[in-house]
Amino acid sequence: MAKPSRIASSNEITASSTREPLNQDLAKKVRTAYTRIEERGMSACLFGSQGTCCKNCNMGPCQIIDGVESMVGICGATADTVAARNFARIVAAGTAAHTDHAREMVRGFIATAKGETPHEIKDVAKLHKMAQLFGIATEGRDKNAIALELGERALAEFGQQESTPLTMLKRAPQKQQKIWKDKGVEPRGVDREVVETLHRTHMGVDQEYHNIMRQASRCALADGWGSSMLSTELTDIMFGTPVPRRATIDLGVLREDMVNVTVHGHEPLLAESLCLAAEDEELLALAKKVGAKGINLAGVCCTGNEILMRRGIPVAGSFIQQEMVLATGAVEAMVVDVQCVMQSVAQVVKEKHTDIITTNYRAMMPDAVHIQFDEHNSYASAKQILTHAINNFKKRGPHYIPKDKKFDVVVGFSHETINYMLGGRFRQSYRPLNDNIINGRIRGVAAIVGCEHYKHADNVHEIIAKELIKNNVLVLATGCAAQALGRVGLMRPEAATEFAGESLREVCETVGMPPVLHVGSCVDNSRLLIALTEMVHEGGLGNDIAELPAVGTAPVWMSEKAVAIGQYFVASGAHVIFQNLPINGAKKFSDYILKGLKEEYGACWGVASEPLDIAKAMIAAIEEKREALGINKKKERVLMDMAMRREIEAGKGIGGMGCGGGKH
Ligand code: XCC
Ligand code: SF4
Repeated sequence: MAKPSRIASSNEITASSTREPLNQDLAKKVRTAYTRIEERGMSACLFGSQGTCCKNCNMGPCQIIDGVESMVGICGATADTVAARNFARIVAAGTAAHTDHAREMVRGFIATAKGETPHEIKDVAKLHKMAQLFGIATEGRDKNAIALELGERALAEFGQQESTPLTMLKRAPQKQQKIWKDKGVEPRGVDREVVETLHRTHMGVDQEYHNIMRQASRCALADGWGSSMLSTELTDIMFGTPVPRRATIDLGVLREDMVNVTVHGHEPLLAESLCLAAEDEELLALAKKVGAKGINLAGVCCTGNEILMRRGIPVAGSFIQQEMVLATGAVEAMVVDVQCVMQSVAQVVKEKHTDIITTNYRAMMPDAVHIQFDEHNSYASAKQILTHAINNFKKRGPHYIPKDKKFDVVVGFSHETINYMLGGRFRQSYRPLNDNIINGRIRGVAAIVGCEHYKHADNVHEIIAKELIKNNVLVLATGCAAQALGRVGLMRPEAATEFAGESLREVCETVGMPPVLHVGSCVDNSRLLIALTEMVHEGGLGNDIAELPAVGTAPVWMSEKAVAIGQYFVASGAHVIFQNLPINGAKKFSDYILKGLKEEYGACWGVASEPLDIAKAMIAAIEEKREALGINKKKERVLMDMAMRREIEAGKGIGGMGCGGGKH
């Protein structure tokens, strides 16, 4: 059985750099998550954390002890059933969150295609690619007409009632598709999978943990290959597919002389509209009038990642920094939409001039100001929100901006960019990446994704990433994990020289890329699915995702979304390691999650409590795949003669632009 997760001691937490700004007198006056943890202690309910507390009906709540006859549920439900039901419900909630986000993006996409928003269809190449997938004609058609048809088709996939699998599944490697078909886990309509999961985990329905998990996989796949992927692709088409760019992150991006507006949450439609309106002449004049030089937009959490990736807008903070951003007293307004927004933010600003502005009817909060964002009127909505913020500027009181907390990052590594960076302008492909993996320069790829967590020390991601790159594993990061890695300097190209193993360093230096690539927000984990698929299609690394030397972790997950993501990776053949999972109280179920799933999908979950152990388990998983592929044999070092050099110079040779060079 997996060891329980290691929780950071409060000393470690106090020492954390994230918390440092709180030592300011000003910030000491606010209560934060750290205060609450100190007051309540670190412990959590044992049954809850082991997955064996059931409150699915009013005969309970029942606390189940595995193997004790008198301690099954009143209805007779066993520990395995209860843990599986709880796990599936986490997946369903996570999927629902990504799905509702995706639906809003598709609706915004349709409105854009109709010319009803200030946005436009930017990435026409991607539009055509997606249209082709959906069987939509493109020849001689106006981009908006294509986009409208695509948007409507995409929207229909959410509510699809027939048993036809989701269109995006066709993008997966053939072998993956076959596994899903054979197992009966091809998702149908996205909403249907969420509903069915909730139904099947209701009292007295599905009481067989394998069967419950089959539905959980189906639901998760509907998230990864369905709603999240739709969201990422349509958002890219509308706002542009990210390309590498320099930017800055952390609290120091707040400006003394400007109106600071932070955008927190997830849906880029709101943030993109704010970006446009922040350059509005009328608003800039108003800002001048109140004595500000302009409007400084900065992101928080995944909304931050979205506008960081596409526009290079700075990020003020990640999940665990949301209260700190406000504790500075330098923010005129924090505009929030959905997900990962803590209710405490409105309390942190109680004595301050800052307004928390909620913008989505789904997500209201006591003591916040509500200005409903309307995608059909998004520019006007954005202007209204920013006007509100500007009017707060003059009321700014004592404040503190930690100016030294500002770090350079290079971001924007969409899967298309990785293609381009490694493949070069003339031969964009994953060939060089695959070649570098086959020749061992890059041992494999590892995804570090997901949240941060107040109960864990905040260098968990850093420890894992440094160990991975030291061992020549290329790291791809998303979500708040990506921001945590950016804050410790791992997203600068120089980090390759400083921290990467010799062969990874060489690859990064030649291409000019960091050893840790920022791939985007949490819904952008779907980019990783595509990247993995491309690696399979490129050839030489097996026939499905399960054969690739690739592995993922969301070490300090907090949100239910992270478990949905983990499950769709596992069901897609990618091994995933977390620091803890609510499965410990159910022996058979936990064995199934940690081992059994592998027989079905070629991948399973893993749990390791120490960050270094997570990294080592990831490296071991990669090496195991290399061994199975037969690419682990030591290569002879070839001394090159002139003819070979000429061949390489002529571009026929090794590794494509940049990644080749003499040392095979
Ligand atoms: Fe961050 Fe995405 Fe996690 Fe929320 S969930 S804490 S990664 S903002 Ni995506
Ligand atoms: Fe208890 Fe069963 Fe009701 Fe759950 S469903 S609360 S185990 S009686």
